[in-house]
Amino acid sequence: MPFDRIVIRRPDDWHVHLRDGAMLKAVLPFTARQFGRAIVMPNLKPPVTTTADADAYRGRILAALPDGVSFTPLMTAYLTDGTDAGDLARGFADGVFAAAKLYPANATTNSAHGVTDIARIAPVLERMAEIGMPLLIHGEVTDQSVDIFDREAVFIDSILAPLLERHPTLRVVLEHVTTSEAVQFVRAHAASGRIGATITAHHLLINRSHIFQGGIRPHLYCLPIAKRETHRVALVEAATSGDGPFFLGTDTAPHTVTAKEAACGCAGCFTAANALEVYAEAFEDAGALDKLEAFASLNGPRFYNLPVSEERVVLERRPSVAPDLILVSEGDAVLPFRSGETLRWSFGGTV
Ligand code: OTD
Ligand code: ZN
Ligand code: ZN
Repeated sequence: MPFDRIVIRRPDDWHVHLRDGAMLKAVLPFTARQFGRAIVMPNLKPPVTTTADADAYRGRILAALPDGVSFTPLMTAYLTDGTDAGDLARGFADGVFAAAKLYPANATTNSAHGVTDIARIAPVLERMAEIGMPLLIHGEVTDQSVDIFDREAVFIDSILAPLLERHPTLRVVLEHVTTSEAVQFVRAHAASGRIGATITAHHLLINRSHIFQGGIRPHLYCLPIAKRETHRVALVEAATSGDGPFFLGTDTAPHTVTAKEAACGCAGCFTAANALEVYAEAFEDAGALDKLEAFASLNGPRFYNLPVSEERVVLERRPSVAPDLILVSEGDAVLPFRSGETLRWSFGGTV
């Protein structure tokens, strides 16, 4: 029986929200247990906009790591209308920044300081193209008159396609893709080698109907919102193809239960507690466990020009129960994705 035990190079997570303070302390051990490196999102309050901010934040992350755990946070800059291209380039040259993140203003959680018009940051993007600094994009239009399920596809046509034409050498990652249009777009530009896309575990497993199954499920609400089944199938095809542009990014985005289970609940799924187990289910269901290593451990480092990991991790086919509530502080906890459910795979640590 093949694949009762899978050993792969230690994966990296190319899109995480680690937060700060007590939340950082509570969630970081889960990411650092499975992943060797992670691209850390800068949407703190206030956001991480300068090299100095990122350097300080990296220090807080390293200080919050449990003893004896090896983990490298890769920092990102939050682009604003006022980003200083010189500071960004210095931060990249000094190895503080791995990439810069474009949030269209108000597109997602803590994005109010994001870019109001991409034309305003053209000189910054020019500079990033020159130095080979990747631009990571939250690809949704913010026009509230566009249907929430269409915002990614409209962004691709109206903003991303012209952006790539204006900046023909800029390297771009379309983050957390959720549509077949995104998959097609990335494939159409794959030959250039300058476009990548991250795919979350939850978007491989749920479609939009799951958010309303038997009632409203606030813990399955995230942005970009899950789309209909045909899109989920396209994402599974892309992730399990093993093709270079597609790599693992959980977009684990913890919020307290109080903030999620509210009249106006926050967006975000916390998947760090069982990320690899859940990805393994999606790959197994697609009959593609042999492609998990390319997606989780090889394609990302290649895109970011980093060495692949020399460590190995093991996944075993034996049931594991997704963790229950994770305490953040007195009276505040985070509920993991698929909490309490039995998963088919168990994470066996590094070997
Ligand atoms: N999506 N929640 C968050 C970020 C992401 O767009 C994202 O990257 C968050 O809470 O920071 C979410 O639903
Ligand atoms: Zn995003
Ligand atoms: Zn995110």
